[in-house]
Amino acid sequence: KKTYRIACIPGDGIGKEVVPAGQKVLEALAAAQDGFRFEFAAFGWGGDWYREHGEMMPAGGLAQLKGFDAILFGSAGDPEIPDHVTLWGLRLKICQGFDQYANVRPTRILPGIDAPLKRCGPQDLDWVIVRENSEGEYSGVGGRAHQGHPIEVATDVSIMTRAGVERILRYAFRLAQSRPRKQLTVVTKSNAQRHAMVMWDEIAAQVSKDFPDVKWDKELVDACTARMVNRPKSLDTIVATNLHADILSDLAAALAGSLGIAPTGNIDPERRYPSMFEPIHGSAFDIMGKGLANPVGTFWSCVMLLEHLGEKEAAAKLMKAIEAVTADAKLHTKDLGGNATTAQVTDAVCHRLLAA
Ligand code: NAD
Ligand code: K
Ligand code: MN
Repeated sequence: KKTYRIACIPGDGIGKEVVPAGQKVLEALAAAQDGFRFEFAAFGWGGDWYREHGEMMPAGGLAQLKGFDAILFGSAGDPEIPDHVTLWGLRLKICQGFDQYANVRPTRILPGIDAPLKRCGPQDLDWVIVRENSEGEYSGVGGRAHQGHPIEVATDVSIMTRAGVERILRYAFRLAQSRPRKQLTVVTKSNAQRHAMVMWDEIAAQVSKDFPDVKWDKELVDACTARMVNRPKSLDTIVATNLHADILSDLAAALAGSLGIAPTGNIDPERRYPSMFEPIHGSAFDIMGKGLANPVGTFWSCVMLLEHLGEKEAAAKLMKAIEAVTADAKLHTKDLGGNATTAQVTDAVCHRLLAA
């Protein structure tokens, strides 16, 4: 039987609640068929590891992960440690170390979810946001001079390379081409940011020539937020920079009903390294340890993980089980206006998988 080796990194906060839930669901899925099995390994990296060792993950951590087929991640972020330390020390270390340059974020309104936009049903909102995940505003280049003094100067330099921009645009055109509407919106801010963003627009025009069947347009990021609210149906696949797409995808998640539902994959399209799948939400300090976390974002991320492994049928089966559970308002967690617990939602999805 085929065995997939999955590294689980729950991280911090509700990551410790939703990742074990995701593992449970994947185990139920594997038990319900005989095509493949999973072997899981858990890594206790994150805030607790930091308190003990002074770093978020060990120096040889990437080498430990390298042989896995995929990574299931929770969240990095601890109330006692500065956010930039936790983020750079774990999640970004893995994303950048494994050159997972395509961050893919699907958004749909799942059955039974009461989304906030009026006149917008599930058929009117079906997006995939592709986020550049290796450079741009989060390249880590910059610094502070004369720290704390009145003459202090601080910079976060946004680095855009032609190679980096071209590969993410190519990925986005290819993804758009694979979807029924074959439509791509390239988001920039090329009116104000007149160097790198103008280069994005130019490269987009060049790359588009290789995808004559993809209908594409350009949108400025601020205008794009309004378009997401006012004309959701006019969008399909969207590609944007690291920062812009980070913000657009939280908006997308909220428009689809909750941050707790939204999934993402940090993907190395060339498959040189394992790709990493996670809910888009963070540690959620306000609800951690209470069993209130919505695990659906993690389950949907598991669907993306299965698709990445080439297990299309199993992925579709899990998505169907998730949708059957969201359709039942009794199984909604607090963020969706219900009072179901993480464990109840998890058990319901497992039950569906085993009964199917
Ligand atoms: P957050 O996503 O943790 O929480 C925002 C709000 O959404 C909170 O009210 C929270 O309760 C709610 N929420 C989030 N996920 C939910 C779920 N699954 N079920 C129900 N409600 C949910 O964002 P934040 O508060 O800005 O950040 C908290 C910490 O998480 C920070 O340290 C931040 O840096 C970190 N963070 C990490 C990641 C990551 O690891 N990928 C992503 C975002 C934030
Ligand atoms: K996360
Ligand atoms: Mn974010």
